[in-house]
Amino acid sequence: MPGCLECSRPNKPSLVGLRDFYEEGETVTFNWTSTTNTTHYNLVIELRNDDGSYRVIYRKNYAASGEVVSFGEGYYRASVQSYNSNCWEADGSDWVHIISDYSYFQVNKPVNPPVLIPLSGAAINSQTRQITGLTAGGTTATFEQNCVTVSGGSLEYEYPTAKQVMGTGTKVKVYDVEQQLVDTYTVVIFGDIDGDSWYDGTDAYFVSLVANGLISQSAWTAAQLAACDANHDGNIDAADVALIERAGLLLNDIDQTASHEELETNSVYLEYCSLIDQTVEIIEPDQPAEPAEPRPAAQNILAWFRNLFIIVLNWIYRIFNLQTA
Ligand SMILES: [Ca+2]
Ligand SMILES: [Ca+2]
Repeated sequence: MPGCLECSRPNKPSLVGLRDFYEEGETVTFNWTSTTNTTHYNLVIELRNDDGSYRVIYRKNYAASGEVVSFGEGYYRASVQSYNSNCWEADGSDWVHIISDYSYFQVNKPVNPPVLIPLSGAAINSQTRQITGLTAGGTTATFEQNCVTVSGGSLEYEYPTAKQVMGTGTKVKVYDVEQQLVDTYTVVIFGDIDGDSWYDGTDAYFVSLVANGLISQSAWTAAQLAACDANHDGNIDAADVALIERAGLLLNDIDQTASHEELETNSVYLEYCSLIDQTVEIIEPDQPAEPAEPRPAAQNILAWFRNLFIIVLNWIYRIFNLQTA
């Protein structure tokens, strides 16, 4: 009797938890809701043909929820059948059964994660996650045009100063095509401690604080400490301070608002850049620079006043230059 037959028919199952997209070779787990009047389930998976029709590429009778299958690239649809093998359909063609709605999903080739590619002298240290080899006074635009590019992703930046330039401490964040953060690097401009991308008397003062033991190295970031060693000899000392001061005097004659193209033809800028080599590899963090021998307190105080005097002199010089420009 039909009424009796419908009483014995399972209720409709549903596939649950499937995503819309998978990568080729990734395992796909097929779970479904349990149904009444059911003796067993069959799982059927079909691949879409070029003409839009589907063909069965996987079928498992007496399957259990939790079946795991992996696929090649393509468009798929899956369904699950709930069967009651105690009764037959009215026409005797099959046992009483019901089929779920289709669940559709796509399988794609794996996408390679984005990578930074150094160009034009830029270098990426995979251990320290630091980027070096950039020229002083660089902007985000020059960084993306001339220094480093990204493959299969996008970049975002976090700047240490409001100037938004590629100074020491600038974070370069690499995102994949799904906008997931996959890597973060930090820019190091040797000699630039405060992150404005230039090295001058202010930076020399900061380096002197470290060199003279007036501030703990732990107060600085790894990028700032790397930048302190302007002459790349592994020590942060008076030689670095002197080198940065010397460059700072040249900086007074450089228009810091000039374009990168203008700077490249400026002889003072080229001399300024040549003073501190930006292409030397950074010292790894597990091989920290030897801390400078602490000086006697009186000597430290004298050095502090000396550097303060240099900064004041530097600013007076700049103000004078601005007024006479
Ligand atoms: Ca600086
Ligand atoms: Ca040094």
